[in-house]
Amino acid sequence: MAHVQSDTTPTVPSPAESTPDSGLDLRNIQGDILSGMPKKTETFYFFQITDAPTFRQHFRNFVPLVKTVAQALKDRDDIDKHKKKDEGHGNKPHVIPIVGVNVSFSHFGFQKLGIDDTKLIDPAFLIGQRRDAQDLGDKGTGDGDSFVPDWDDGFKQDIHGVFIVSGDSHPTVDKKIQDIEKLFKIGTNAASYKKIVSIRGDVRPGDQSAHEHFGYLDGVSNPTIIGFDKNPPPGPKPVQAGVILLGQEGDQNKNDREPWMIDGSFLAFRHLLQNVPEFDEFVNKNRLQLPGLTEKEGADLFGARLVGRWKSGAPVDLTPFIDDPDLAANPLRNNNFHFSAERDFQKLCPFAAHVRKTNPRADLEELGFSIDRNRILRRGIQFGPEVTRAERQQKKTLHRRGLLFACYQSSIANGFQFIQKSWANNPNFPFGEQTPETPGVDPIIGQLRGQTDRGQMSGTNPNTPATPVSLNDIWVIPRGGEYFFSPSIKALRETIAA
Ligand code: N7H
Repeated sequence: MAHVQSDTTPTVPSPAESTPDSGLDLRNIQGDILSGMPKKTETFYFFQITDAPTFRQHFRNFVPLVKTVAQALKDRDDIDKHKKKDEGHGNKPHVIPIVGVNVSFSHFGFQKLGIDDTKLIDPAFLIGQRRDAQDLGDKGTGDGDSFVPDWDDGFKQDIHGVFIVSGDSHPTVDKKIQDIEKLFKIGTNAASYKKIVSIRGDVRPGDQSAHEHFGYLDGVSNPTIIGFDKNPPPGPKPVQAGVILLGQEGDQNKNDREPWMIDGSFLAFRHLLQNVPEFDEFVNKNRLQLPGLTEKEGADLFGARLVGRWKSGAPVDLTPFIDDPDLAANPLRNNNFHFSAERDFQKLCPFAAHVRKTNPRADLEELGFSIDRNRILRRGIQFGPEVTRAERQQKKTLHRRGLLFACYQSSIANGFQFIQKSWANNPNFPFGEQTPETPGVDPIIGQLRGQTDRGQMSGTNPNTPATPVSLNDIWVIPRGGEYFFSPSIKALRETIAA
């Protein structure tokens, strides 16, 4: 959804059923991580701790609010049951009130609390995203230690933690936020944290509900977890739980973790604006003019080649010339592709297409490299209004909209950071030995450090893949972010609360 909109009424069938007898303690893991909290709306509420001892005391009463994986799975069950009941009575399914709360801390938050987090080891987490922004390719001024990213003010301050509150509606979520503020005595002299900024995300309306703002179905491909997802559908092979959770099999630093780190996961958050009218104009201008295609079909094909999937979600590796909504809707087929049919030509899927850059599948696996440790679980949500008529007419963004990108992993250095820096931003990746032309950066999220012009992408035209297209504009603009750690329930209770 944009990156996994775990919508309360999912239009995309969930790819794999989750099993409660996984060997993992699902009551100890925060709910957003493995199952995603069901949501129509979600608020990311960033805070700075002002009084650590008092915060720890207030936190004790907060911990029971935190939703676990076991509870999130039960919410999903309840939603399904209600849906079936409504449909059984011939009614349109109504949304039942559901709310979920999770919490994560940055390195600076742990420092403020006096908690030694060095064994979390992750270098990206330890420096924080603001100091990483220049290397991620974000725009800004200055250089090195004095680099200031061109971000919203809130994200230029030290952020210590984030509450994630998701649910079926604004009133349910807002009420829960008020409850949290009350627990921490916000608005009184006894307040133990200061709110930095809160950002509300909303699933898009109507038939766009599982689509991100450019219009593409999102949340299709997330790694399935051995022991947790039973009956994983055909597609990329399932990964060990330790790819996402610290201290579990597959966590590269499993043996070095301290007990309180077990069952936690790193959260990489990015506040990303999307310039939709400008993106649409680029796609339309560069539409493919192939025999038999209308102008719209030519534009749709060009857009699909930037993303690697059609707006319906159908992968271009399987259906390169024509959209196939049935394939898109079939969870047994819509992720079952590997880019293995062609490593040396870009007839099916351009090398730089977003889904190929961010999960290159056979491009690396057939060369003998494992990409398991580079997999991330995406849990994001859209924010901002639908494109207005004025914006369409002027072909210009007048209102802020985009993606609250969030993803979980047991190493940010191998997960989000690696994907962004080493794959999406690298014009030479994937580097198959027979690759005839330079792929170019990921047209959706790729950025070149210190440069506005993002160079050229090859492969947009399947018949003349060497003909490049200039990416002299950018449509996804980072406005902030931070790296966090989402501890287990046990750690919230025993290590963070006083
Ligand atoms: Fe992406 N988009 O609309 O183009 N993403 N993404 N992403 N993304 C995916 O499989 C999008 C971003 C990944 O396993 C789809 O769910 C947009 C960042 C990964 O096949 C679509 C933005 C990063 C995958 C989009 C954005 C990633 C993926 C296909 C920003 C990490 C799975 C649907 C506004 C650095 C790849 C799907 C796989 C899929 C879009 C951001 C990573 C449609 C608009 C920052 C790993």
